[in-house]
Amino acid sequence: MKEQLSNIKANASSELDSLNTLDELESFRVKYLGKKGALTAVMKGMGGLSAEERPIIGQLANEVRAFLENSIEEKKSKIELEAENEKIKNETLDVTMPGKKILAGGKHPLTTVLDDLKNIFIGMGFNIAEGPEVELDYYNFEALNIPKNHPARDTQDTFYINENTVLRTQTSPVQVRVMENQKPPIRIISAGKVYRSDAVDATHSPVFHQIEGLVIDKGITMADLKGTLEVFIQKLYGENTKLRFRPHHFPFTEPSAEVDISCFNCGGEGCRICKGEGWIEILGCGMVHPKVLKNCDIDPDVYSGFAFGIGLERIAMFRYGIEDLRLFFENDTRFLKQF
Ligand code: 2NM
Repeated sequence: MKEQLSNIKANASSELDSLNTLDELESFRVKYLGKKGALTAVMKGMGGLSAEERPIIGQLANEVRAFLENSIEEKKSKIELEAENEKIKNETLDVTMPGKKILAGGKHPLTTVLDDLKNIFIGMGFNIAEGPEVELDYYNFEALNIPKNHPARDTQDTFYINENTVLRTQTSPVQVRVMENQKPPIRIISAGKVYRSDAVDATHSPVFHQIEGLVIDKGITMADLKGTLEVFIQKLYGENTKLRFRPHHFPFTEPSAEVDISCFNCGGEGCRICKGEGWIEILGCGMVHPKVLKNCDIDPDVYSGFAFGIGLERIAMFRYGIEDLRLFFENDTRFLKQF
């Protein structure tokens, strides 16, 4: 039996070295330590031993069992470690490789300017009104005292959807809708895209942006208009900015004016920006025409009001020194990422 045990140990030792997988190791375990295994068979035969031999063989058998169990554990760890190393080798991660750059978006310059203007007017107590870009002829023209034969309605300027429907050429129709639905006092601004059938060049685009203001109440005068615009302009361009009103004509206001501001670049001395004038045209305005009020069921003998309109692109071009309006609409990231 001694010999059987030392044979088991010797055979197991040499077999162990050739084992490469956990499956092979398990077969090995069953072969020696399983119910029908070699060591188990020897143990079963111990019943026939004499009382002197039994403890000696028993101890030896236990030593062989311990050897086998330890060897199996060691081999198991070794196989698992090798498998792990192999896996890591195949999964190599090059930590020196450059990462994926995440591009952060930014506000479009027109949005920045629009937000600034809105915030100034909100601070002065105006509410923001919205309306459709596809507008009825009535709201875009008729209600604003622009009759059928008026040059502003020329198909060269207006995109017609059909006989009664246009792409709005200004945001004033939004204000007509508010005046129809809301009794004075009214203090609103409307802002957004407007459309005119212009050929594209550095200063023209068939789509551009306007912000328009409207105030209607009892006793509103041109002095309120001038005071409101002065506060607005000085918040936008600084307290030293001066305003100049030049007589003008709009069908929807009477009297009407265009407003120049003292040049924010040279302060009025004359420079490249103001083309030597010292003044820069910035907006149009006027007292709302009595016919427009009547069209909206507001009695012009009781109420009066003023309105003004500002082109956003011009303001943004001055602010950022942009010389070509097309850049706003091309969405070239080389342009956009500068803001
Ligand atoms: C401008 C200039 C002058 C204007 C008029 C109205 C309305 F609806 F009240 F009649 N809204 N906006 C107006 C007046 C717009 O833009 C250059």
